[in-house]
Amino acid sequence: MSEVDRVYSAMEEAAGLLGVACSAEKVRPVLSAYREVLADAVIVFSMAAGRRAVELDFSVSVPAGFGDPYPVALSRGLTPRTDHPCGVLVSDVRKRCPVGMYAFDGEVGEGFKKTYTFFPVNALREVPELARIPSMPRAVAENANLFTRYGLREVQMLSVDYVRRTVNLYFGNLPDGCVEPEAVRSMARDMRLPEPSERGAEFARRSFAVYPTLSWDSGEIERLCFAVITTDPGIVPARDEAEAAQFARFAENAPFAYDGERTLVYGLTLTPGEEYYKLGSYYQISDYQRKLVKAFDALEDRV
Ligand code: GPP
Ligand code: MG
Repeated sequence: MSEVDRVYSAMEEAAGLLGVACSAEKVRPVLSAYREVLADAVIVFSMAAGRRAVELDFSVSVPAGFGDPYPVALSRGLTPRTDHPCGVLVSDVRKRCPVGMYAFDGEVGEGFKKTYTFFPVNALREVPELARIPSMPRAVAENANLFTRYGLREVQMLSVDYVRRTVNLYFGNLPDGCVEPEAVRSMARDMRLPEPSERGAEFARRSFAVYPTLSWDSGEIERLCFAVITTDPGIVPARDEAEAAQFARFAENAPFAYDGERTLVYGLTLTPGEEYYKLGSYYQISDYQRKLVKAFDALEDRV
């Protein structure tokens, strides 16, 4: 079986748990474009249960030596060429900042949609530097002080969504107190997002990363996500029973290709219209995630 077949069939299995259809026509060309990295990649299957229908995304890491995955997507026609600044952002970042790794991301029914640019773990970037990059959305500069005030200082990676034309800044190494309920409520208010529910705020306390979504269209923060990494399939933070059952099914059955327990990343997303949860399950993993999960599961035992 080829690597493309192997990953595609795991994806179909994950999609089947959610009753979502994979489009071979859209997804296989994406996997083929990067087939040489699949064997050793970190691969995540992520479901989201917002107001819209349930979706399943796949994320695949790409070593820095392979290069930026976006030009590959362009040359293979996986994404249309564009004059929009989203098309040059990663190349602008790359000229100014060291890159430790990339990743690409797609939706099982639609194909290619995003890339991630990871900074080396010993060379994370701060917002003021990123804000000066010419093609960066102005919203980054406009919110720089706000981020800093709430302890969102060290950017571990950024993502560019070429379909929605948005950028996420993934903040890590969160200082003490940063994700305590009062801080999170105040952060949401200042970002003009609704405050999280009681259980949302409780969930957010365990976050290892916080990431806002910004666009080129306005200074507003479109959404804010709190991510919790764990091997515990029981922390299903759903809004009702049907949703809880769906999360549990995914958390307990998503395919994974490594020893030990399945690594999971739960997310709480705040948007102007709703609060919703998502769940990523690692199909393939690296030592880095193993360490993170150990550190955060140990932390949880102490709370
Ligand atoms: C989640 O972003 C981030 C990942 C799944 C990256 C991990 C990838 C690796 C290969 C390690 P998101 O999907 O929650 O953001 P959004 O919904 O805003 O696109
Ligand atoms: Mg996603």
